[in-house]
Amino acid sequence: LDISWFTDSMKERRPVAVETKHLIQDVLPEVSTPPSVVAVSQYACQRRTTTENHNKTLTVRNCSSNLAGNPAVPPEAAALTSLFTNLPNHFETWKADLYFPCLKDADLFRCSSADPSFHVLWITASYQVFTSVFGVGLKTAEKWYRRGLRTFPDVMAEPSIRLNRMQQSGFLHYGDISRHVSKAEAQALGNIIDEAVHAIAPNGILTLTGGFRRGKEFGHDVDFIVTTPEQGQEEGLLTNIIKHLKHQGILLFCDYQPSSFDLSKLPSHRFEAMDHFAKCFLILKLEGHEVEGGLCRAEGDSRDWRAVRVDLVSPPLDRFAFTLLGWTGSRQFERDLRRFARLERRMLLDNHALFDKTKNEFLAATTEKDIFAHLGLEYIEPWQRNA
Ligand code: DCT
Ligand code: MG
Repeated sequence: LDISWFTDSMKERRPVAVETKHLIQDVLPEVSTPPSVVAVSQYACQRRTTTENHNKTLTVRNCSSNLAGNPAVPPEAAALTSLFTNLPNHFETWKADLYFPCLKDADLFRCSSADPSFHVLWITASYQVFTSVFGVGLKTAEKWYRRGLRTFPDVMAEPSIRLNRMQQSGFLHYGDISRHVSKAEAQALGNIIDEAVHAIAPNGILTLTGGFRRGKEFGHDVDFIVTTPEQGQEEGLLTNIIKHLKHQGILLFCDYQPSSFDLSKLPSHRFEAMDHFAKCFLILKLEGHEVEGGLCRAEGDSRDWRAVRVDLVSPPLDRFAFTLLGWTGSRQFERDLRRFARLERRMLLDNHALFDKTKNEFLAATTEKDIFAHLGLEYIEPWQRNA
C-alpha cells in the first residue's frame, strides 16, 4: 500500500490531487465497490457534502474538534472521506493515525457517542479539558496546564487565578452548555429572538445561520443574523434586543462587541478569524414549555430549563449576503471558499466583502448566489456545505 502521496502532502500541508482508486482497491476490497473514476475537488466549495455522507466518524469528530479547539480535519482528509463507505471499526484508529500524524503524542481513545450507530474517536489533546469551557482559549488552557493544573477543581483551588466574567459563566453553566442543542431547542430560541427583534424593529430581519442552517440535528450553539431593511438602522438593534431579553429574565450572560466595521479599511489582506460587525455572545435560559417535545435534559436533571449558547451578529443590510455565507459555515467550507477565491480567482473573500484583485474593485452581492456566481462556482445549498 503506497499512501506516501497522502502523508507527504499532510506533512507539507499542500493540497493533493486526490487519487483514491488504489487506496480503496488495495485497502478496502471487502468494503465497497470502488467507483471506476474518482474525481473529487480539493476545495470543499466544489463538493456537495450533506450531513448524510458516509463519513460519520470524521463528521462527528470535526464537530468535537470544533468544540474543543483541536485542529480541524485537514482538507485532504475531508475530501478522501467522502469516498469511504461502511468502514470496519478497526479502520477508525488507522484513519486517526493517518489524518493526525502531527498528534502522535496525543492520547487516542474510543468512546461511544450519544448515537450508538457509530463510534466517536476523540483525540484528547492535553489542554482539551480546559478549552471545553466557554471563555477559555488555547492560551489560557496552556498557561494553566503548564502550572501543573489538570482538572476543574485544580483551577478552582488555585488562589492566583482570577476568572473573567465569561469564564465564570462558562464554569457555572458548564453542564448545560457542553451538552448539544437540539433542532427543536434552536427553533424555540428562534421564536424568542424573533419576538425580541420585532418588539424593537417591526421590519427587523432575523435569519438562522451556522450549523442549524446547514440542516444539522444538533449544535453547540445557535447562530443568528439580525438586521433591518433601513441601512444604518441596525445600529442599536443588538443592544435593544439584549435589554429586552434581560427584561424577560432569560439573559444569563452577555458579551456585547460593538461594530468596528469600516468599509474604507477593506479589503483586508490579513486573515481575520472574526468579522467587525456588532455581535453578542449570549447564554440564555430556555424553558421546557417553549420547546416542542421538551428539552434535551441530562440524566437526573429535574429542572425545567437549561442554559444555551446563542450568538447574534448584526451587519448592515448591504453586507448581509457576505455575513450569511461566512456564518453558515462549515469552517472547512469557509476556509476552502476563501482559499479558492484567492488562489483560483485572485479575489479576497471574507464576511464583509468580495474584492477582485485583477479588476481592483469590490463585487456587490445581495444574495449568496451572487457571490458564488462572481466566483464562477456552482451554487452549493447550505445543507450541502457540511464539509
Ligand atoms: N466561523 C468561521 N470562522 C470562525 C468562527 C466561525 O468561519 N473563526 C463560521 C463557521 C460556522 C459559523 O461561523 C458558526 O460558528 P460555530 O457556531 O462555531 O459553528 P457551527 O457550524 O454552527 O457548529 P455548531 O453546530 O457546533 O454550533
Ligand atoms: Mg453554531
